[in-house]
Amino acid sequence: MKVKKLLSLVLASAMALSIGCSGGKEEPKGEDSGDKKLVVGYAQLGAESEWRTACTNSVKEEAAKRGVDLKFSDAQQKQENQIKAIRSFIAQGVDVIGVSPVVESGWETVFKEVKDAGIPLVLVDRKADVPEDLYACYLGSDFVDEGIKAADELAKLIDGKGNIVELQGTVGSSAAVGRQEGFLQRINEKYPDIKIIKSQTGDFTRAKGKEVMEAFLKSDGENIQALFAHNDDMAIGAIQAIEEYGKKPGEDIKIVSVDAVKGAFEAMIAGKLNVTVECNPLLGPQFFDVCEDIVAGKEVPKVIPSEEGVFRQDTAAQELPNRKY
Ligand code: GYE
Repeated sequence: MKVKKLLSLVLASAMALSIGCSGGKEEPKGEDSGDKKLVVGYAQLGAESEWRTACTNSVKEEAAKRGVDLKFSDAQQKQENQIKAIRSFIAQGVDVIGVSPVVESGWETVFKEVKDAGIPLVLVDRKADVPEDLYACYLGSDFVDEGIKAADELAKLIDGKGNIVELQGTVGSSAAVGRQEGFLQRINEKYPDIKIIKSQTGDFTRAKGKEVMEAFLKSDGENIQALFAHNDDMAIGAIQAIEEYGKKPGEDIKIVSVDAVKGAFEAMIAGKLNVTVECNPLLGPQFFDVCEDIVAGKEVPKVIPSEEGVFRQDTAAQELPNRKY
């Protein structure tokens, strides 16, 4: 009996093996067969802003809605934590990996490991400076364009002349690099009477935005006409600093920021923020659409843009109830 069982087992596995070899693509692979759950690893970069929270919630909610088995990791703004998370997704054999790279550089080694493991990789929100064959697609915003829009809005607010200070996002992140590039390029090309007198990072957080704005005010307080903040959270921190310094944010110092989170609309309604350029964090639905397409073997575009607008004080009250983040 025992021998018979063993023999049939050996036979069965030999058959499976031969099917595996000759059948090539026809061999039923886990993810294609039946209604096996899609398993996705997502290496989020942190929880530094309102924008980030909205992005994380969007991914988690959409995964739950679609019945995706989501392995989620929060790297607390540290690249080494993201790399660890990616390696653990490889070890777990997930179907797709999504990453929001905290900075642009330093990804090649780990992305090659992902490729060697045969796992498709999607860049979500921020870009990475790697050869294109190391990822399936980038889903997110055009940061350079956001910087250009911000420059035009700021120039309008100060009639094309005056001194500006800039609060940059995380150093080396594609969001900060792109916004600064677009902003600078536009100011240099179109607004010769605008000067950027100070520019420093506030790491995309309220606390740092406030701290750095305090330093700007201390050295140049009477000399600043406008502020460009790479995100709303830093602008909101800076608003506090300006008030504590004894000036009126939105009036004495005009402010343009990026994201269009609810806090920005509240600040605009209070007259303390002038303009916010939208950067859409609700990437969950588009992200899982792409994951499903990739697993189904469909071609996906290399860049998938998210739709965005610009919001000003005059329509803030009317828009606030429609905002989802
Ligand atoms: O603007 C900022 C966040 O990468 C687009 O990161 C994102 C940026 C967003 O911390 O608020």
